[in-house]
Amino acid sequence: MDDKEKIDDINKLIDSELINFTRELDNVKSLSELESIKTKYTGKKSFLTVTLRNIGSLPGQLRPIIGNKSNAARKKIEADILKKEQILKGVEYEKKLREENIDLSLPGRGIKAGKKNIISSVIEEIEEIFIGMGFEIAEGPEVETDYYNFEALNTPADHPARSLHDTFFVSDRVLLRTHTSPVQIRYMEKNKPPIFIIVPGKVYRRDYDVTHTPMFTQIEGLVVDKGINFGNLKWTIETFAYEIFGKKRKVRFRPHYFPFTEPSAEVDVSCNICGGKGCRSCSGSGWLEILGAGMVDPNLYKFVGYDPEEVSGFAFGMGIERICMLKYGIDDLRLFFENDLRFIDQF
Ligand code: 2NM
Repeated sequence: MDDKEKIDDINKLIDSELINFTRELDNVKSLSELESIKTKYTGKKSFLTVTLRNIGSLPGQLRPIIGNKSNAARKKIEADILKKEQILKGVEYEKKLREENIDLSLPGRGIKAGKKNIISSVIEEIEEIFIGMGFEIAEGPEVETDYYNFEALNTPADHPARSLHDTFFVSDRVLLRTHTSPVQIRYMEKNKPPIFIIVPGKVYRRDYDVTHTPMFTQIEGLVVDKGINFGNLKWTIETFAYEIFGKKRKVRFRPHYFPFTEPSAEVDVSCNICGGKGCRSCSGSGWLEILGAGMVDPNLYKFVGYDPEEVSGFAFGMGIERICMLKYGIDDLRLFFENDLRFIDQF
């Protein structure tokens, strides 16, 4: 075989390789099929790779001719594969989109802005009312000692009122506060009258049913000064009740018992659902309880070094979840703790 024949021979092989490649490429329908075509025509064992690898064994004058032809064929194959790959990727992307059912023309799902919890808003509203009357805000620890939570509040270990609070104990003498009153004791220890404070915060009791949660929020208040009397208590509480529930509501005081106040009272506002006639919400009484209050038992002053002959005071306490329920007509306590945006967004 002379050179010319040899060239013709190899050229024919390269041409038929290209024809086969083009035909097979046309039938390729997926990226994985394309991958095997790529290996077959450009891989280590492919005709073109083998030809180029063995080019050194050809007579010198044939090498550039065969080399150029092989390289050109290889370049065309690689370019065609790349083009096909881009087409297939587009096809597969669209197929994926169809399968995942993504409608790119749909509007986006906006991110909701955060919102203040209704309990926090009502705490702030109550704080504003009392700040307007000259009160200051005090806070203290949620983990307390037996002394501050009970002893100093006229509730010794054998006192029947202790069983009223089912307490979460951390250890023998350490517990989760059952009310915010220990903060008032701590405040009196550090400050001299006149004292006008309100104390908002979380409190804990071992109670869990439709109307009780193991954690709830309280605001308590304390006033101590020379000559403070029940009339001052009555005015303060009435003013608060009219501010938060509106001037149309009636307010009444009922005698009650607390270990730390004497005399003590529970305070009701008239039911706004039945207008005081009696309905399911007020259990037929026409009244809704909003807080407890009383004149600070003089006994307490000896725990904080005040002279009961010189000063007197009143205190009160209320549950914020309850105030919220009455103010907004919410009938299920659990809604406060579920963080359901449909609930939160209403306020
Ligand atoms: C209430 C009802 C009545 C109260 C008493 C005191 C303290 F520490 F001054 F003695 N703080 N809070 C009190 C009084 C709380 O809650 C229903």
